Amino acid sequence: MELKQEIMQNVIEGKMPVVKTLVEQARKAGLRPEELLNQALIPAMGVVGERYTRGDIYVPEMLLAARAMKAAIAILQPHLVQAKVEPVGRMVIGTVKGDLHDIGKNLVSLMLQGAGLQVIDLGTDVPPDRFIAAVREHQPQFLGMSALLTTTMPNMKTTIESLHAAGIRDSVKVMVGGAPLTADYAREIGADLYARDAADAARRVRAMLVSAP
Ligand code: B1M
Repeated sequence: MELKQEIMQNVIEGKMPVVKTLVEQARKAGLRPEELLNQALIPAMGVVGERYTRGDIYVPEMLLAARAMKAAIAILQPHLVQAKVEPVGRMVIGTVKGDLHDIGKNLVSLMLQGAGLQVIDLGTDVPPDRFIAAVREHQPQFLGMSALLTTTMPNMKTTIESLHAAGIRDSVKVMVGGAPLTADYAREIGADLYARDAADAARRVRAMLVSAP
């Protein structure tokens, strides 16, 4: 079996030690991190999601697959982030209240660091008041919110409303993303930016920094 396919299969099956070995092997064989992400790791999560929807697997299997995925990303991390000495901007990021999914948010965070941003990651299940406290403390140009559940997407709107109520809405550009989101939804809730994936997030943030006066 081809190495990428083998990695994908083992992530799906949640075999973390095998995945780690294979990813190291793939790197030594010269496969690029982006190639491994886009052609093996992210598609694996897609298959896991489909199997979960069909009822073929349950939450424990999803957790094992997520653990294997995270271990693979940890190996790729230094190759995805080329640290720049002087950050070109700052983003506070987190997964919204009620939502524990962080793989996508962590990838966005890595890509933004690769694009030269300083990222303050608040983790998962972040309520509006924690986002607000972090914006006040770190004064970032960007606030990023991730949501993977249709039931937690509305918490992005609640957070934006809280930013308004706190009088700091205009101090940050709000970027939102996550599998169930659309550009229309982002507009509806009053976000400034929507990105469909991590590379898109980095592109849009860079573009906005370049066009800023
Ligand atoms: Co969850 N889960 N899960 N899960 N899970 C989904 C999201 C689901 C679609 C599976 C399914 O039913 N097919 C479904 C949601 C249904 C819905 O709401 N429509 C679901 C469910 C139902 C649940 C539970 C409710 C299950 C249960 O307990 N009964 C539960 C909820 C827990 C909670 O959050 N409160 C749950 C739990 C979990 C685990 C903990 C087991 C695990 C998460 C582990 C972790 O993240 N540490 C998990 C997983 C792994 C998944 C799937 C399989 C994979 C998610 C993932 O990591 N994708 C997922 C199915 C799927 O997505 N196909 C599923 C890979 C990742 C790289 O992509 O996160 O989309 P993604 O991120 C992308 C883009 O969306 C974008 O860029 C990223 C990188 O390219 N992006 C941004 C993300 N955030 C962004 C922010 C930005 C910009 C772009 O700007 C700031």
